[in-house]
Amino acid sequence: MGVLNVTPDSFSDRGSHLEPEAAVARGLQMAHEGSDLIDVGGESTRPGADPVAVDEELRRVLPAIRSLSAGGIPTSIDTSKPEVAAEAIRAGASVINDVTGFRDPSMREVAARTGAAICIMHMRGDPRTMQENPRYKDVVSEVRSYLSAQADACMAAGIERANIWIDPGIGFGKTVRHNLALLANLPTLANLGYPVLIGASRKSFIGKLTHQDDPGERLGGSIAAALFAASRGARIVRVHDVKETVQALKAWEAIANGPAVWQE
Ligand code: HH2
Repeated sequence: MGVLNVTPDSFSDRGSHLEPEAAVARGLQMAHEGSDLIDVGGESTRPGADPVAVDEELRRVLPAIRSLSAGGIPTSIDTSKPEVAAEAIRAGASVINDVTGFRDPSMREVAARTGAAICIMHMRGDPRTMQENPRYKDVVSEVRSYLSAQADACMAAGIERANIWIDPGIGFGKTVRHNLALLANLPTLANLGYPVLIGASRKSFIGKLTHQDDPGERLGGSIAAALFAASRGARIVRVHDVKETVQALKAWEAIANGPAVWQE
């Protein structure tokens, strides 16, 4: 999954794809580089980000979704607003990626009605406050229970089990230690039976592990996190640097499979 932030304030790319032409070009480029799905977002979820009105969010995301979908490129809509999700699906998106975990019944209703696939993400609190001293008794079991309960609520609303993905929400109301615990225990989440998505790319915990303040300089750490996540059962990795991550995944997979599987 390639990240396409059509926002002026995302933490890692600060507005470089705000114009529709630039957003579409970046989406096409990521598809060409091997991304199976382009995640289009019009509202930053970084800690302390300003909220965006429905009209403005739609104005940002719809041109890219329409244009990429028309070119046969699968897209997901990264939003927590049911109105935005509904319009994005109408414009051609096939997945709703909601960082608020489908807590809003209207969001569940949109997904059930449209038959879209969904990604349920765990977040502690909301983006404004989530990093203020996050605490858990047992982060892995609390996140697992939350994701399981939200998936049940989604199925009760009419969403098919086969359309549900889950995501522990790396960096959303979590300390470095919480993120490390979740990554180390991915098989515990994967055994709920839903595909697991991990978004660690360029995030501040990678900066903290490697003493790198500039998100654009966290490629090595981001690739390490993507490979580790894949090796522990993540089925989808949400990344900014598609070309480099795809190459790393291909090489890792071939090496992990060993010589018996390799075709000269
Ligand atoms: N992370 C971000 C946004 N959406 N969705 C899922 N499912 N999982 C994630 O980990 C995730 C997400 C934050 O990253 P980014 O989009 O690069 O930044 P911003 O929210 O500032 O636009």
